Amino acid sequence: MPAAMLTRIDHVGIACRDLDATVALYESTFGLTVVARETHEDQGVREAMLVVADGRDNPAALGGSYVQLLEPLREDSPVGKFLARNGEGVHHIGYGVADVGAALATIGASGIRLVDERPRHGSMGASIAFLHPKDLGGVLTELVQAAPAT
Ligand code: CMX
Ligand code: CO
Repeated sequence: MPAAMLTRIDHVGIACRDLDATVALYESTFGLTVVARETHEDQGVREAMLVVADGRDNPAALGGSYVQLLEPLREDSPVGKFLARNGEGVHHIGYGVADVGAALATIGASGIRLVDERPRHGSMGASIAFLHPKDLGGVLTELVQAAPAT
């Protein structure tokens, strides 16, 4: 058995059509708080991160856990295409890892298709990479190495 590579569930990525309305729904239903709002032109999304657990209660998890609400900037983007096909709903799962570069090398060597051959910048200063849903039971999977705590 290989040592476990995943340290926590970092976030659940949810595709929505109206970011502000969906943020308001999560705030009023669950009492969650937005900790970051970002626009990623390269990904074609505008997003909000709402904190579920900040990670300080479990430093071994190497980061917190969040709900990531995603609204597409254009139809021809990963979230835009997903919405057109499936409507609103869970778009991807992000798992925490200690070292995203090392995790990609190991997973790539196992034959799983990597969407990102190299880590890139994600939300809140994290280093991230996506794995292809077609090789993971239909689940778009993101690896997240959180930015070091400040
Ligand atoms: N979950 C499960 N399956 C998915 C999927 C998703 N989120 N997105 C696409 N697919 C499936 C489609 O259903 C389709 O399946 P079939 O071939 O059986 O019809 C197949 O993958 C191809 O779909 P597509 O719409 O043609 O999409 P592309 O091949 O152009 O892209 C992917 C697919 C995964 C490479 C692309 O969505 C991607 O690069 N994703 C990573 C980036 C991303 O999602 N960014 C937004 C979030 C940013 C963040 O979290 O910070
Ligand atoms: Co994500």
